[in-house]
Parts: sequence; C-alpha cells; structure tokens
Amino acid sequence: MEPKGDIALIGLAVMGQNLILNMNDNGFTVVAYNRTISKVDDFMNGEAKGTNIIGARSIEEMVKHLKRPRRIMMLVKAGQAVDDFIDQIIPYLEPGDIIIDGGNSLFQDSIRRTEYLNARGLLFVGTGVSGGEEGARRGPSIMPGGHPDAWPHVKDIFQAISAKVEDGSPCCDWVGNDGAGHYVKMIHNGIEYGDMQLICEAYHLMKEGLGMSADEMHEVFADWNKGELDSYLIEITRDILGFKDIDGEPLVEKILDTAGQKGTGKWTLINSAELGIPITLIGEAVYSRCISAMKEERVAASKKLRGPKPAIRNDRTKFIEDIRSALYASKIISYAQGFMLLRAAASDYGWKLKYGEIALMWRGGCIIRSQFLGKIKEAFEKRKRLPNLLLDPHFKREIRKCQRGWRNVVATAAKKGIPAPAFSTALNFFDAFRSERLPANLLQAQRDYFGAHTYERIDHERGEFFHTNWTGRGGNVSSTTYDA
Ligand code: NBP
Repeated sequence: MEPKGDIALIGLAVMGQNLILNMNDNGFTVVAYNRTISKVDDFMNGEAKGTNIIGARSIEEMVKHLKRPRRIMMLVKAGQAVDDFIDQIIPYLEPGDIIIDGGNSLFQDSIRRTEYLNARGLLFVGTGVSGGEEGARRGPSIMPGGHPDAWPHVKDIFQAISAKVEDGSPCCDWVGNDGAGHYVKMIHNGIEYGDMQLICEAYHLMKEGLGMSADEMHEVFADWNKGELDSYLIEITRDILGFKDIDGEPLVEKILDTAGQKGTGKWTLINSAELGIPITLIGEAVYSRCISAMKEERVAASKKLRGPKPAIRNDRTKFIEDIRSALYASKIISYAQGFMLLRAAASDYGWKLKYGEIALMWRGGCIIRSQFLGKIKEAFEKRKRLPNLLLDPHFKREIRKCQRGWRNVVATAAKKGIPAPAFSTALNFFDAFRSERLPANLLQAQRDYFGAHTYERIDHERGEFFHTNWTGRGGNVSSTTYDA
C-alpha cells in the first residue's frame, strides 16, 4: 500500500496537537506520534476523530506511513529529548529524509544537529514557531533554518499553515543555514521580554503614580491599541485589565508579582554579551523578572528602605500621553538593538539574514505581532543596508516626536521612586548612541594606569597604541592589546 502521510509530527502536547490540526485543515495528511503512547490514543479518539490524521504507535509505524522524502517534525521539550528522538528515528530513514525540530531549541544545538544529520545524509531543519496555542492552531509565525536543501520540501506545508499578513504574504520564509531559524526565534523571544516589560512599566506608572484603576487603564490601552502601538501584547493587556475575578474585582491585582522565565530571554542576553552588542532593554527586561522573583527580600526591604511618595501630580491626560511616548520610543530602541544583534550574528555565524523578511515573519501570528513591524519591514525595504533602525527617516521622526514626553516620564519616575528600568535604559542608550564623545577616554586612561592596557589618541591614526608611565614608578612594558 502506498504511504499517505505528508508529514509526521512527534509530540502531542499543546503545540504539537494544534499544529497537526492546522496541517490537517490545510489538506495535509499528518501522522501523529508521542513518547507516551496513550496520548496518541487520546488524541485520535478526541480532537483528531473524523479527520485524516493517522495515529502511529511506534516510530517504525510512523515512518512506514510517510511519503518520500520523509518529513518528521518534533514538538517536544527542548534539549536532550530532541537528540534522543533524532537517534531513535535515524535507523528508519534514508538519505534525503528530513528531520524538523519545531521546539524552542538553543541555536547552537541546531548548528550541531544540522552537521550531525548532514554527515548521515539527512537534512535537518531547526525552526522557531511562535504564537502559542492559538497561533499553532490558526496560523503561527514560522522561522525555519537548517540545511537549505530541505526548504523546497517543507516550504509548501510551512507557508500553508503559517499566519498571513493583510496582502496574503505568509509569516514564514527561509531564514538561513543551520541555527539561523532558532537564532531569529531567540531574538523574537528576547524582544517579547522587552515589549512586555515596557507595558508593565507603563501600567506601574499609571497605577502607582497616577492612582488609576484597572478599568481606567483598560480604557487607555484600548485607546493605545488604535495607534502606532497597535499590537497583540497591547491588546491582551487591555483585556487583562478589563478582566474581573468572580468577586467582580480585577483579577490582575490578585496575581502574585513574581515573574517566571523559561530561558530564551537569558540566552539572548548571554549571546549579546558574547557578540558585544548592547541590547540593554532586553537585559533590563530579563533582570526585572529576576528582581520580581526576589519577593521575600523585597517585602523585607520595603519596610526598611524609604524613598519619595509615588503620587504624580502632573496633569493626568498629558502624563498618560507622555507614558505613551516613552513606551513607543523605548520600543523603537529595543527593536533597533535587536536588529543590531541580528546583524552581528549574521556576520559572526556566516548567515545571510534578510531583515525586512524577518520583520514580515514577526508581523503576524506571533506574540510580538504589531503594525509597527510593517514599518520596520518598509525601512529595510527602502534601504537594504540600513546600518541602524534609528537612522531610518521614519523612526528618526517618531523618536523626535516622542522625546519630550519620554524624558519627562524617565525624570518623573526617578523623582517619584517608581522603577522604570526599560524606559530609562532605552533613553540612556539613545543618548549614548547619539554622543560623538563618551567618557571612555577616562576609562582607557584608568585601564592603562593600573594594567598598562594602552590607549589610542585622538591626534594619531586609529590602531596606534600608547602607554604612559602615569606614576613614574611603573615600567615601560605594556599589556598586549586585544578585545575579548
Ligand atoms: P512541552 O514543552 O510541554 O513538551 C511536551 C512534549 O515533550 C510531550 O510530547 C512529551 O512527551 C515530550 N517529552 C518530554 Br516533556 N520529555 C521528553 C523526553 N525526555 N523524551 C521524549 N519526549 C519528551 O510541550 P509544548 O508546550 O507543546 O512545547 C513543545 C515545544 O515547543 C517546546 O520546545 C516548547 O518550548 C516550544 N514552544 C512552546 C510554546 C507554547 O506556547 N507552549 C510556544 C512556542 C514554542 P510525553 O507526553 O511522553 O511526556
């Protein structure tokens, strides 16, 4: 009997089940498999009943159902489980077959897995999938990378099931070789951390500073969602603020203020440090979650450490508009930083990343989807080699419009003792980035003073290094000059 399966999917948790149903809706025959076999039976007797989905009770059976080249996608816990499945599947495959990892894997693992499978004549795809449960079911953003020969074989399925923007373009395109897909997904998640933190700071200033109720803030977010900030995260924040607990009180105020994290923000931060790119806003977003998790210490400190009273007496309507400006300008900075990191990674890992297409992939389906990403796509379309998003005429104008309100919010937050780390770091980055001269001359002098690390001079060519015997006691030997 001729095999009928277009693709197999391993991992019947929330992402896997919903992607299978999405593929089925789009006319593909999917073979479903899971480590715990009872979940295959549950799925086949539940959500999959009456569909063309085929349940498999072993890897051998799963592979037998597949047309060639076989396409096998995993949506399992990232890490060892992925490697274990790869080794279990390999004996059943033939050269040219394709293994796809759709989980949140570390990009270095995807680089390694591409090489590992390539050496065995198999093609690996490491793909980011974003949009959570709803995205997986109705159309996620899909960011595939890996062995480029695999792309023609997965393109039809991936682009069919992905989200589409208004003109019908799919939020899925080939990102690049080996780990590029998972890298772009990692940056997406880092940016998501930043966007969420910015919204939380806006909420905190309105609540603590202006004393606004959840219903009032619900109205503000509803209003913001009609303008430049129109996005999924602003939309869900509006809905969360309007959501009442069974006693009629806003549920959000009853939720414990300690944030969780699963690692992708931290990975982004670690990688940025390795590549020397200051993604300060994502950094503050990650560390803000860390400080939120120190609940007991914060409660104890709140009884001992005093600061100013948080009440902000400014004109409320005007200050809300200033908060909107701070949020919008900081968001521009965060995306500018994210694209700086993408550019550095492309050069370091040898990827040909297409920045406009990446913005398009994030434009729909995923958690950071927004109108704003359409403008980023336009910026990179107008100027393919745009060195920095902040230099695009549109974003330059937008930042100029926001500056007064943004500065007022950062200054007011500092005066009133309300933490606004992401708003502040964004402004500090902006001011540093637009500074012709920073105080690093003094820093270089300090390094040379205590460690003979040498310095360059403004009255000499770049690349000429000098050492001074600052105290008259040191020798004339200098340290080797290199950047780590
Ligand atoms: P989970 O991340 O909860 O993973 C559940 C699946 O992993 C089950 O099929 C489970 O099999 C399997 N699994 C585990 Br757990 N340990 C295993 C092991 N040692 N060996 C083999 N299989 C193992 O599911 P999910 O939330 O659907 O996420 C799937 C992937 O997609 C993850 O990488 C996740 O990070 C990523 N992702 C999730 C979301 C989201 O919103 N949830 C969004 C985007 C990406 P079992 O049934 O036998 O225990």
